[in-house]
Amino acid sequence: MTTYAHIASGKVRDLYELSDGRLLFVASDRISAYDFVLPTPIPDKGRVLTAMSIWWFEQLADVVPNHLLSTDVPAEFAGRAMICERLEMLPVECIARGYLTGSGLADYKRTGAVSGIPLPAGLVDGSRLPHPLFTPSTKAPIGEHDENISLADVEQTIGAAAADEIKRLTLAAYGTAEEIARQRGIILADTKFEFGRRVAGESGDGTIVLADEVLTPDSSRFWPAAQYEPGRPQPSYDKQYVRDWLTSSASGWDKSSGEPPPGLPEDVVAKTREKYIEAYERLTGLAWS
Ligand code: PZK
Repeated sequence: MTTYAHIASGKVRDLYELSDGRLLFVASDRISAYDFVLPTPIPDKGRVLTAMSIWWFEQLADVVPNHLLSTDVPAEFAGRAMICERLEMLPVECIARGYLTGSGLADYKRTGAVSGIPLPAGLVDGSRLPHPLFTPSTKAPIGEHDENISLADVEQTIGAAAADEIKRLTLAAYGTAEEIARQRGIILADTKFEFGRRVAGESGDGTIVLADEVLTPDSSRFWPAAQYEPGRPQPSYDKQYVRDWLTSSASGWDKSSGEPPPGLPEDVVAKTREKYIEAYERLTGLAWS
């Protein structure tokens, strides 16, 4: 039995290095809510999100190069892993927002602007923005929250040319994806991309490449278009059953208690699994396995 050199773990995914230097990006069935990883996995979540990410890389192939090399992964990770090109990662979380919510809404309420970009008065939670915004943030360690930064901060960190390029690629990829998703009944409110560079040496010519997983419900806000109603928090396509149960008296849990959340009942698990599959099938037009 082979083991793999562990490089990094996120809340719900893991990254390994193969003996040939390529990376193995593995999505688990773990789910997070309210900043906790829940003790109950969602069966097939890792496979659904991996298939979705691969599908998006294909949809965006003419917009941005990506790090996916192969889906021929070790059997123990079948369907829920990607073999990827090792890049020199750029230390910026590239967020595109087409709708106002979350930390963008909080900034707007305080200052009338998001990431230094002034916006018209009268926008509410869920408003579609006049145009999508690039709102970069820092990558915080696990347990800490990312912090919004200005484009000038990004320029200071990686140089003006690279900053310009990741902004352009972020908005181009989001614009293409948002339109595809909207035509299929899913509002892609915002999303996070990470980019890296092909480094000088092998075939590395400094090209900026899209990395990580892309345009999944874990890296994006998916809203059901049928229930879209600006002026209130929008229901989450995938996690609404989980959030509703965790915050109901049935769970016995208080999200502000600092206590870890309880395990999920099997009906909440089954309904949540169905939502991930439904999102995959709606977006791609393909039947799930
Ligand atoms: C890389 N992460 C974040 C992902 C984790 C952490 N193609 C690449 N080349 C070099 N480094 C990375 C990638 C990618 N993608 C990504 N950290 C490093 C991450 C998955 C699980 F724990």
